[in-house]
Amino acid sequence: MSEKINLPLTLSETNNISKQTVLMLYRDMLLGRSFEDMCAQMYYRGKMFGFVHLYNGQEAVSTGVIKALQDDDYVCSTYRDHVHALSKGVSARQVMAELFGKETGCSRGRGGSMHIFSAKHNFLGGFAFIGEGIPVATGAAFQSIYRKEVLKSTDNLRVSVCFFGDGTSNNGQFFECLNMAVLWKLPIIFVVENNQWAIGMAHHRSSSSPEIHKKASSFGLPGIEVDGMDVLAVREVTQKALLRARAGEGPTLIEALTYRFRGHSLADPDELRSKQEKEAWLVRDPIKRLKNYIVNNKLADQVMIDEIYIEVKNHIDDAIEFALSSPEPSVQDLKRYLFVDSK
Ligand SMILES: Cc1ncc(C[n+]2csc(CCOP(=O)(O)OP(=O)(O)O)c2C)c(N)n1
Ligand SMILES: [Mg+2]
Repeated sequence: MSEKINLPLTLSETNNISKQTVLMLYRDMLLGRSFEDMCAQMYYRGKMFGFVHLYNGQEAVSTGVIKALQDDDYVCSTYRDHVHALSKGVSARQVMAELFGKETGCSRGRGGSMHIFSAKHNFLGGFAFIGEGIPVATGAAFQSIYRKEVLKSTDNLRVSVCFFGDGTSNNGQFFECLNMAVLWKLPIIFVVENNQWAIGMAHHRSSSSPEIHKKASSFGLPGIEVDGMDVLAVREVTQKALLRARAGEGPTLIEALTYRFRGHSLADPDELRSKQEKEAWLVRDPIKRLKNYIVNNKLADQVMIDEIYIEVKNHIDDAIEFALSSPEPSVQDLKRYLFVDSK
């Protein structure tokens, strides 16, 4: 059982957020949850192949961080990437079609679940190997500041956000990139989604110092722990980190304490985590908490909440219809996209 279970059940109080923003955050989290639930159905019906890792339970992290960004900021994900892509604006149609291996997918059906990518949205992937995204995001942050300071670009300083898990934070890329990011004051936010487990390995059994945010002090950047089941708290710490990055002050490490409500992947029977632990986290469901906040603060009535639910459901049904009716990549195109098309 994790020692980090004493998180509150209500959401953090915040005064400077509009009703529209709260409802936008709620819709985004519901979209992520509904998308993933539909993926599970489609996977078990044999519509997608290979490993599929779902994000249920962690929605407040994706929504809280990504919905605070500007469109031209970068996001780098992991193999648990569908919901990060949706929050960044990649369409549900394109992500679902990618999972079905269809030509209309965001990676033209060549990537699948772990390789969601969209240049248009500055969404840098989707990586099957853990930790691979950390140097990629650091590189994106480097080019951003290089354009500004060396090439004298007048564009906004784009911030990179790099998501990865607690297990991944024990890998070398994490430490190397924290070092470089501080050294060069890179505009990057490292977001550790500490869901307490790396497949079947409990975090406190695998890390010499389980409080990941404290590792930041060795490198000289702020390390902030946040309730990752509280979208408003996640948004607030992200906004502070963004201000710091855009002001040229450098990186921030955010450790969001969260939990996945399903097994590691859809192939995992999820027998290693105790019933008590799962139940203790389920009552912190970030979507239910935001819904309670909305109702208690009279930001929307049940009719409006139902309308959002129906709109999201229709959106997902449309994505399924699109993915099912889309063509497979053609055999003649087997070797296409292996290298950059020079035409
Ligand atoms: C370089 C590398 N080593 C090992 C693996 C096998 N592996 C897949 S998932 C995983 C655990 C990662 O856990 P965490 O970073 O906490 O992410 P979570 O699944 O909890 O989101 C490991 C070790 C891998 N994919 N890549
Ligand atoms: Mg984990």
